[in-house]
Amino acid sequence: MELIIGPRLFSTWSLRPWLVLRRAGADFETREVWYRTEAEKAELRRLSPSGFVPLLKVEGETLWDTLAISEWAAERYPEAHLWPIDATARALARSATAEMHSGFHALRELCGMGPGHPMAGDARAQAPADPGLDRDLARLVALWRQMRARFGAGGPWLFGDWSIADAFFTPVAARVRHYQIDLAAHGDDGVGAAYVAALLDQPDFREWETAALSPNAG
Ligand SMILES: N[C@@H](CCC(=O)N[C@@H](CS)C(=O)NCC(=O)O)C(=O)O
Repeated sequence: MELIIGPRLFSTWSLRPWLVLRRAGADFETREVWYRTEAEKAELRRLSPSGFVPLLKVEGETLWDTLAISEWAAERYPEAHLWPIDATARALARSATAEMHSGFHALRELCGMGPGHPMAGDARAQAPADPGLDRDLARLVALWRQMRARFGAGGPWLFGDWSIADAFFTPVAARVRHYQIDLAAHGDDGVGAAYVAALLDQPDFREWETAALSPNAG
């Protein structure tokens, strides 16, 4: 099984299924591809039906899209409980994950990760002042506070035990750090900041960062 990812330094989408497969205990290889030059872009189009990464090559098929790969992993590794066991928590974890997958456009666009804005390392930037970004951050903080209050008692993650939702919010934690976002200014009482710290402190995320910063990366 091979997960084809974009540059570890920037590819927030690639990080998500990589974390999920790690938590699943899957035996997989990781191949990092870049898409700067025409030759690299042509190679990506050859590899990818959608023209995007991440991709999972498994059992003779190529799966694409972070959420589809994550759902595949949840079915393939049921013992890893990648979604919460409780049915209500599971439905809400799927809702939060889907909202991240398809929403938070201002956060994504105005606090992007790309050349000059790496997910890893000490580089820091300033978030721009923008009402759409403020709305996204207030929504994020409210969502995190609600889910942590209702389901977080059993552990540091959004639904207590680690779930796919945490994989989807890990790149958001990297954005909060890189853009030095003060969550308290968006309604946080400390719960959101603690959640961000837990996400950034995941050993798997730290391993990803180390690989992203290694001289051989890319
Ligand atoms: N909805 C897709 C988004 C994937 C995506 O945007 N991938 C970016 C890398 S983070 C990409 O492949 N970019 C290639 C390009 O822009 O040429 C998913 O969830 O997998």
